[in-house]
Amino acid sequence: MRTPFVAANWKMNKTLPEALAFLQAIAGKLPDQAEVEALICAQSLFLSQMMIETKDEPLKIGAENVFWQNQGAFTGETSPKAVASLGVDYVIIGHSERRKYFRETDEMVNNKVQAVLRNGMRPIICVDETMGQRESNEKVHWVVSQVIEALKGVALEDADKITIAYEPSWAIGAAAASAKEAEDGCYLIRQTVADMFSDEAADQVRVLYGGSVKPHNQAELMAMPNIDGVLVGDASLDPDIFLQLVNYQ
Ligand code: G2H
Repeated sequence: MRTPFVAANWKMNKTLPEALAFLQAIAGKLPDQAEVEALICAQSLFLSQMMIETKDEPLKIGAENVFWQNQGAFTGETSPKAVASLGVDYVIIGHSERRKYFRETDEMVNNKVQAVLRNGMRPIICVDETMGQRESNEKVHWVVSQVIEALKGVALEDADKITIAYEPSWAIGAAAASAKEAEDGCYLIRQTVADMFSDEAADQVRVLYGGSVKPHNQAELMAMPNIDGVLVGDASLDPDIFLQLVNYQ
């Protein structure tokens, strides 16, 4: 059984005082981790303080990106080894905004996935799909190839550390995908993992849907057999809405 997963992606929002005020507002109100795993991914410069503030809460803290080298002359980059040293569990890799604005390629995504695993953390790999691809015959090829490229060289025994998020960019800042469309994308991702690794591995990998998730559409999405959770941007910025999302059951 895969534990339902509600992951916030704060993106480049909030100052440190705002982040800490949010954590105070949700303290003591989160569900048991065995019921729902709750995660907040935030800007790297807050992670250390957020880890300290939430050490007694059933809440995981994650990064939104890391570089693929542990150290060296890479001015301005964030070391995965340094992030792991804070006790951080998860790192979002290959979000569509990084692919679009920072020209991240599948190869870079793969390097980052391997660096995250090497440092004992768990990647949340984002798979994009544009409106053009949605409306063309390329859709399946596009989704499948991003999964294959991202997981190249990943060992079978690391399959249970992998989360993949189907995040069609046509559904970000717009209407969310329907539950059926989201399920189709997530099913395709799980099948690709089964083809690459094994049915058992595909059973362990968690697949999330992301793109305009709100409390009103979350339950229908999470009821789908291949959707294990949601990756939520805008709606996760408000503590009351975040609490609704993690306490959806
Ligand atoms: C997609 C998503 C979170 P939002 O980017 O990764 O954001 O919920 O605002 O569409």
